[in-house]
Amino acid sequence: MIQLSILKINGYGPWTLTLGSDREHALQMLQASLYKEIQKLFSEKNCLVFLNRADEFFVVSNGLILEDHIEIQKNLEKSFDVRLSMSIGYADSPFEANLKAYEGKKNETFLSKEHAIFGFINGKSEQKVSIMHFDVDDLTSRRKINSPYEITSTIFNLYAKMSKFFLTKNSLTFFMGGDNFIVVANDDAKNSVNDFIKLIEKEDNITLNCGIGNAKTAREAVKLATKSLDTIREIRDSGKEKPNVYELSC
Ligand SMILES: Nc1nc2c(ncn2[C@@H]2O[C@H](COP(=O)(O)OP(=O)(O)OP(=O)(O)O)[C@@H](O)[C@H]2O)c(=O)[nH]1
Ligand SMILES: [Mg+2]
Repeated sequence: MIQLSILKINGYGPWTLTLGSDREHALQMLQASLYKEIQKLFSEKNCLVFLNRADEFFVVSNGLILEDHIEIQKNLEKSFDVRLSMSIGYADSPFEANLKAYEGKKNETFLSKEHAIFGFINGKSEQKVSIMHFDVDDLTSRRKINSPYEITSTIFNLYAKMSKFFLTKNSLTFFMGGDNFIVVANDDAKNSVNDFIKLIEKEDNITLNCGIGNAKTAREAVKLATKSLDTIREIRDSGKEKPNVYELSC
């Protein structure tokens, strides 16, 4: 069971217009500081926040109850002029959890009207998070042949393919920077990792490594996924044949 909390700035579009045309730099600074604070507050509670198009945030919030969300909401209200809504959903797959959160907001199913929190909360029961951390093998070599912007284009093309592929497995893909992607996964996604790696190898001549982590909280699962990825690198760098996928659980 995965729990997702989706944070969205209230009335952001109309509010941005009040800043006039010379606003882009200010919006970028606001979005970056919001992300920093939201990541800080949720990671302290063993969650992980994913940027969704920079003005929306997805949190894998397994283990958090309504009171945790209210506490974070109060903190954010103290620090920022803008207000955020929180929509919470849980389900067997990450995509369905996103649908539940969406449904909660759309139907105005309030968990706390005062703090603009909508949806359905699972809290501490039945926690299981699976995270897949993908990374391009030896991007450094490509940088010797391709310019920075060409590399970016390649990485974004890969992001589009990954998002589309894993959505068919009811899983959600996020770009983490550099050549790193995290898929908030379920068993279906984990079982199809090798197919995806083969597809990208064939179509784009890119080798991907994938570390998988399974745990009760998002932060622990990401830690294990990254540790798995580093294990693949260690095996490779020791001169042995590397696996494409490595998995750790706790
Ligand atoms: N988000 C995130 N970014 C990382 C991480 N490690 C590296 N990066 C970024 O990814 C870029 C590429 O680094 P690497 O993936 O280590 O370089 P590489 O040549 O592909 O080396 P290998 O992945 O070991 O084959 C770095 O410049 C960082 O921007 C990580 O754990 N998380
Ligand atoms: Mg890499």
